[in-house]
Amino acid sequence: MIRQLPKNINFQSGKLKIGVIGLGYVGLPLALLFTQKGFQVLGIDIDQNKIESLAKGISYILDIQDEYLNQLITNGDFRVSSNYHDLKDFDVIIICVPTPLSADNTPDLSYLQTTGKKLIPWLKKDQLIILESSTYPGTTREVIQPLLEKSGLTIGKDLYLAYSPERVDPGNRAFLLEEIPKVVSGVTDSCLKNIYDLYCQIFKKVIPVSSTEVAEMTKILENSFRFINISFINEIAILCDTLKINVWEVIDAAKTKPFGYTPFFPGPGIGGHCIPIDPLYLQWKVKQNGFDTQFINLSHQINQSIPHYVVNQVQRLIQDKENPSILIYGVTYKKDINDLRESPAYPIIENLKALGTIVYYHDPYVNEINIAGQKMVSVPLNDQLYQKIDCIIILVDHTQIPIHEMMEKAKIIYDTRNITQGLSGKAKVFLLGAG
Ligand code: SAJ
Repeated sequence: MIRQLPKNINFQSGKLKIGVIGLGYVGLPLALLFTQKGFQVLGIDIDQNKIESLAKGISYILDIQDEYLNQLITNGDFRVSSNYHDLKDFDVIIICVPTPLSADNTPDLSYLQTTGKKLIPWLKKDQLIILESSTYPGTTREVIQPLLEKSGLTIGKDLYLAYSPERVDPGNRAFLLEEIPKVVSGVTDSCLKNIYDLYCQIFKKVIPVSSTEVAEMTKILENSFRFINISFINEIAILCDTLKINVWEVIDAAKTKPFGYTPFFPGPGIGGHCIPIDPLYLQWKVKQNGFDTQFINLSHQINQSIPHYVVNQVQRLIQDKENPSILIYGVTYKKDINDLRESPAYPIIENLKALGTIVYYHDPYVNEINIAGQKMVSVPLNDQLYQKIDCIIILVDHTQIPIHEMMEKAKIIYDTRNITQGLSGKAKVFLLGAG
């Protein structure tokens, strides 16, 4: 796709200085990958805890081991700061800040806008600015470009603005970041050329597309695809409960079809900072043009209803108990990570408490959480606890879950992840989606 474009800045040169703003699950791995490839890298974050942790060589991202981080801090050229002034004279600045929802479920671009404003004094001729945050089509051109042009520089002439959607899958160690194909785009051809030249030095496969809108839409399509399909399989799980058919067995059978079917699995609700969020960015954007995204609306409704469904199912199991007490196993939004954002554990615990249930939780990755203003701490799994609780709800299938112990010591288990499949024990097991 890449056309022969004017040669602008030589982004194939050696020691370019790369700034990465936002050192979360997207920015930190990216900053370290650039360092690993021999660039001089400065990581910027407003969170002093992150800065102090990184300065001590301690990783707060489970996918990044301390030794890897330390090796790059000592041998490589990776520094961290919370001061945008340190970005002075940097050649490339990559923005990886959050794009959450506001309270009314509309895009909250405040992190992006604040970052853009803070960057203005440090913009210079022949600099490349790259946005990686997931957002609705049009953000780069309509929001970021005018912001950066307040510097007096013109995009495509003396400042270059590009968009490349992040594709990090937290907890998935099957894919190295540099092996995940990378879509790239530019506000102008010269912007595209510059990000293409730079990213070809970092990623094994770089896919240029014709506009930043196409690249922004690519990311939203990927995540909306997951959102709609996961919501769909959650509805199938609920109807399988009414039919007394085991949806997990159905999925196992369906996925033997070698084409035309992609397996998704039921759960307690779709969490995370992207899948339940990005489709609502698209919904908001197209609503401005009077378009109603029915699939996304319905999927959002279903996703919001699943935690209530789980609570209702469990209530029926403990309805004869005087003062029921429940253990929630796993409060993160998915397995083997420590991220709580949009986790269905929040509404589930809140609903259970509102019904007068005594709720405990255990999560090996999360020592304490704050639910509706109340602090809870992860309780140890011991015989005393097993005797005290009436039911365990498994919300997350962390690899280290002591499932055999639970099967022996728990009275009732409500399993939302099919982790008890094929196991037997004293506990009475009820499986989401299996009647
Ligand atoms: N979930 C299900 N059933 C499924 C798959 C997922 O209930 O079959 C739930 C998970 O438990 C989780 C939520 O959906 O609560 C999101 O799961 P996810 O696997 O999509 O995980 P994320 O949001 O951390 O990462 C995704 C990336 N994951 C995959 O592609 C497998 C990818 O879509 C994006 O790179 C990333 O979001 C992002 O940052 O956009």
